Amino acid sequence: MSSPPPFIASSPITPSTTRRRKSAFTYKHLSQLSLSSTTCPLHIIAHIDLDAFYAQCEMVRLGVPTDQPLAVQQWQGLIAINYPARAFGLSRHVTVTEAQKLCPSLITQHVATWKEGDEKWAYHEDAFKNIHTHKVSLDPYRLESRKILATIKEFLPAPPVQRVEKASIDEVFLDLSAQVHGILLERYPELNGPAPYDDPTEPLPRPPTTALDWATDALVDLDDAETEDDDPDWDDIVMQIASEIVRDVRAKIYEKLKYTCSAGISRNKMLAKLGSGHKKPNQQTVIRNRAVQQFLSGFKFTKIRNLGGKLGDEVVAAFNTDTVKELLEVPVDQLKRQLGDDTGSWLYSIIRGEDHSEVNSRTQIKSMLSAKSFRPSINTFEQAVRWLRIFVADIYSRLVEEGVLENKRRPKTINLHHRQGAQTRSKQAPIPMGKAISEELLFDAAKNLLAQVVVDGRAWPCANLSLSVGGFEDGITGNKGIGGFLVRGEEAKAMNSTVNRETGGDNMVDTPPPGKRRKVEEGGITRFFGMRQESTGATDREEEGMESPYQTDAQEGVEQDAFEPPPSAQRGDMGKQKAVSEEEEEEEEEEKNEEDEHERYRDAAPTHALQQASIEQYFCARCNKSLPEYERSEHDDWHFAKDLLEEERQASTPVPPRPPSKPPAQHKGKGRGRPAGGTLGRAEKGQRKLAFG
Ligand code: TTP
Ligand code: CA
Ligand code: CA
Repeated sequence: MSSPPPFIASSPITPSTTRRRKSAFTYKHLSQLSLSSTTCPLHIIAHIDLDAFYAQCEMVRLGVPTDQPLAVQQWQGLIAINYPARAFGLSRHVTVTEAQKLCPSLITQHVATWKEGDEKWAYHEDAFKNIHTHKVSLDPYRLESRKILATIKEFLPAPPVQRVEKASIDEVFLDLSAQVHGILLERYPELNGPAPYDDPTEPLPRPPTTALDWATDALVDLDDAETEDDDPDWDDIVMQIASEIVRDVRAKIYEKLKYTCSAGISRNKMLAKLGSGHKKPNQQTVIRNRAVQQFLSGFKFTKIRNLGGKLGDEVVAAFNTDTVKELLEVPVDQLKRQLGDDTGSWLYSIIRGEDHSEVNSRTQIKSMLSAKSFRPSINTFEQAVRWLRIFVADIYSRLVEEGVLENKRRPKTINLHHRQGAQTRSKQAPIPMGKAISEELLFDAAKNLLAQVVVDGRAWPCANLSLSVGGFEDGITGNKGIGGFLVRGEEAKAMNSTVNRETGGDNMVDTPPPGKRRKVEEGGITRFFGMRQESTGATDREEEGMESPYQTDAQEGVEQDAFEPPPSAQRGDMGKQKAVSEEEEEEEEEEKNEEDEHERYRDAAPTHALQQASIEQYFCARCNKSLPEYERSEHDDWHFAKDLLEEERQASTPVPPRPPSKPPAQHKGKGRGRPAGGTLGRAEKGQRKLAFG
């Protein structure tokens, strides 16, 4: 440790030792500290958050001077603004034009994008004009994020002393308990024990009565009942040592990579996180135990994690306040009564600075998502497939970084979400376990899922497509070859079918009974796409599209940790807890995030045409029936897809062909149309790999 010693020996603050109380901490607490126990009152956590992260990434990449105002642009909006630019009053809410007026020297750097059909993202000069044909890539920032994480890990002692949790693209939590424990024993040999009478509940000797050197740290003011004249106890010393470590970590990140960050240091994750945002940029804030109440009561509770969203709103509505100070006056019974037992007691503790969640260094990515909203909507297979190609490339490059090539981690399922009007459909399929994951394999699977959406009917116009992979598992490495993967219970089940999910409006609808569902042979439809040429026909561009890479990353970054309130609270359900898997949780979250966008699309959906009196009809000879003209191309696509599926089925099974089932008929109700009757053959295990263009 290069920092100065913890005490300035020349500045004692207590004139006499006669009035000294015993330490509030015991030998047991000390040994709990070495185990990073979250219930240890000496437990010590740091949260590090990069300053204006994407903006710093661009500054480093472009080599611009540190005082140069710079903002990161995404289409016509700004998503990150560096501190020199913030001095001009710029924020995420101003438009590019406004920003340039406020700060003429501003550099606006557009994020990297994938251009429709390209194999790799790039920084395109005219990207902002091409929202309809480009998709944002966050790869450059992920890459930097990784370097920063590696630097932190390199600097800290090896696990298990090291405990680092990546909390988002630009944040980490560090549990410094074990490391600080080691330093404490070195610096204060009197702590080495044994405990008097061998009783671990005996208090520790008092620390020396010298002023602590907090260097450049921002210290949060103490609670009303406390004074700076009080002697420090071991918790203060623990914080001070942790603060040294964090200062050194931050210095290392700057030295190696030239990024500045801010940090919070306190007894738990919740407080550490609030601390890192307290003083920015390039500063660190220590919230001592004696300052917690003071610190927290100045906050709106909606700033506390998990209280920022719907739950926070509900609490505001229930108690008619958004301040911690006022909420502190509400007795626990009343909180429980109005919010349910779990949420009530969670809330009661959290506003008192109690949080026993762990820093989880094993927290891993649970899913990866790549998505695009279309404005205007897209109308053909070819267009959709071109986007799938990009999604797959995007996801695959992230998988490679996650160690999929070395088979360290691998996703088990692939999901396609498709939105048409107010209806969202999801198709899921297992990723075959016996094969190495390749871009081709994922692309085939994605096309297959899209084909299933199309076969269900009413696929176009499509307003949003997203592809995700999930169910990550640690791969089996070592002497077991990749073919040695066993198919276990859930996977085995998944192997035999693909899963449908459908939402209309706001309601998540359970999978309908089997008779109503169609199953498509995996690999079958891929030939269909493989055979068709990708056209370059662009549709009319009317409106601005939008996408939120931030949300995308949140999903990838697994913003999940133990200090979250119980599921009922997280979901804002107020006790009406619903059992959902983590993946569903995330997917629902994703949908929530897009809700406002969802609303906007609802009106544009052609389902309204159904309500009009006269709809132009055409006659389909194959079905021997009249259908609305506006469904014609979709209907033709459907026959095409169906025929190919059938052809594939015949080619791959010895059983005689069945007549194709009926294509989409007229739809009853809003956005609910699905073709009537008929199921396809059962899914095959694994997936055939076919050439594609
Ligand atoms: P933040 O950490 O919230 O913000 P920041 O790093 O830009 O600035 P600060 O110094 O205040 O921490 O987000 C990290 C990155 O995530 C940010 O640089 C850009 C991206 N981001 C978005 O794209 N959209 C958003 O709405 C937010 C909040 C962040
Ligand atoms: Ca940040
Ligand atoms: Ca952040």
